[in-house]
Amino acid sequence: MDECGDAGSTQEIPGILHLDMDAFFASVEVRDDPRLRGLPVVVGGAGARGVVAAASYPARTRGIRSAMPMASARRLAPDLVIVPPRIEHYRRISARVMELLGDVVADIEQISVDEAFLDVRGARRLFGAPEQIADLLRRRIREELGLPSSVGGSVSRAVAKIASARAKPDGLLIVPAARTAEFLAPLPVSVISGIGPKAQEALDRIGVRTIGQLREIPRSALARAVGPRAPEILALADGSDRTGLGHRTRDKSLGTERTWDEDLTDPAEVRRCITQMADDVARQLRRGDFVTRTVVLKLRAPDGTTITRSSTWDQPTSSGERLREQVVSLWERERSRMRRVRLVGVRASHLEPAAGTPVQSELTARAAGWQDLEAAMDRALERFGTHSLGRGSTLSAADGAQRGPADPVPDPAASSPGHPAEDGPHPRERGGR
Ligand code: DCP
Ligand code: MG
Repeated sequence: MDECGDAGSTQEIPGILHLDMDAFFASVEVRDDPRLRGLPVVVGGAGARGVVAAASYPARTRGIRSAMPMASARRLAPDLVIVPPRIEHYRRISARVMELLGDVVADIEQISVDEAFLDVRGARRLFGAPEQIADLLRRRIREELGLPSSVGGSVSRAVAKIASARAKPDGLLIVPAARTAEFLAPLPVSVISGIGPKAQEALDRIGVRTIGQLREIPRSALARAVGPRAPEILALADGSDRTGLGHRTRDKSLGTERTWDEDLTDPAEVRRCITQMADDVARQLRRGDFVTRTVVLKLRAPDGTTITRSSTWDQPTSSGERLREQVVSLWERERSRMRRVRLVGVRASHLEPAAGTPVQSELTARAAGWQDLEAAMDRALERFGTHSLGRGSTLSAADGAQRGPADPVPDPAASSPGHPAEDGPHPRERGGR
């Protein structure tokens, strides 16, 4: 393994992995016809206007790349092997790859046909450190599907993606938190997604070619070169970006609401309902690795009158207890004005990524205890479903219609790393070596 430095030198685990299949379409064709191994193989249209979709690594050593006109590829490699694409076949294999990843890691965000981000921080106890998990995933893809893949790992998704590209082909590169700046410094600014050709030119004009140089220039100069995305680009450039999986920074709020066919008239019932919703929202925050500063309570009367009331903290949180306390006190202030309720909603806004948030200064032992308990409840709920578990005061609510957590998450404990591949209808997908 290509290891970049000492992973033990910092507290933060480089647990965001980016896995990308190598020369995906071309590798599938080589696997299915081993005579093609070692040859310059491309997948794409062979006609006069054909374009290269995928190029094997031997083809790349000749300068052939994706999106290149086939005529140019032919000129670069007269012995080029051109294979017409079989998109459905690749799609099925892609689904198998994602399934295989899902057997080991619960938190996955597929971002294209052949790549995914994985948050393995939660899989550590079962499967080990990020590099061991990455090894396991690559080995299983190799053994069960006969295909090469590469993995990059970091504390940041942007850096993980850059690392996987540097690890190719058939490699692994984990960048420990403490080595992030050093890893990024010599790389060209173009590796940062968000720096397009125009921004690259503008930076080039002021003598900035590497990420290290980009970090040195004044913010005003960076803003002139790249526009309003400067802060975001700076965060990517210094590895401090902590966007969680499946969420973009644009998703600034999340919440849940419910309308009843019959009005709620019992204040105790409204209160039970909003505490459950606050728990649900807190769970969604923790699952997305977010914290919030603001909780919003929405109430609608039968005549359509709607009120929203919010409460903001100095320190962000994802604690269900804190959300509950706040929404209940908002409700207590409004209940005399809303004797009949048709709709209730609870929403968390001003979300921030949880990792990197300073530990709350007023965090008491009691609050810390609650957070541990809530994390344990999250895990149980993921395994057994929304209604299996609740705090004493919500168990009494026979509210089967309350929405549960967004999506069921596969449970890594439900499968073991050594389980045999199922016999599918496509035996050729089972590995050609
Ligand atoms: N693809 C395509 N047209 C492109 C780029 C890609 O049809 N312009 C298809 C073919 C690729 C697949 O998508 O095999 C995955 O794209 P990648 O960018 O991941 O490229 P590869 O997997 O081919 O190579 P690499 O090893 O660089 O990931
Ligand atoms: Mg790929």
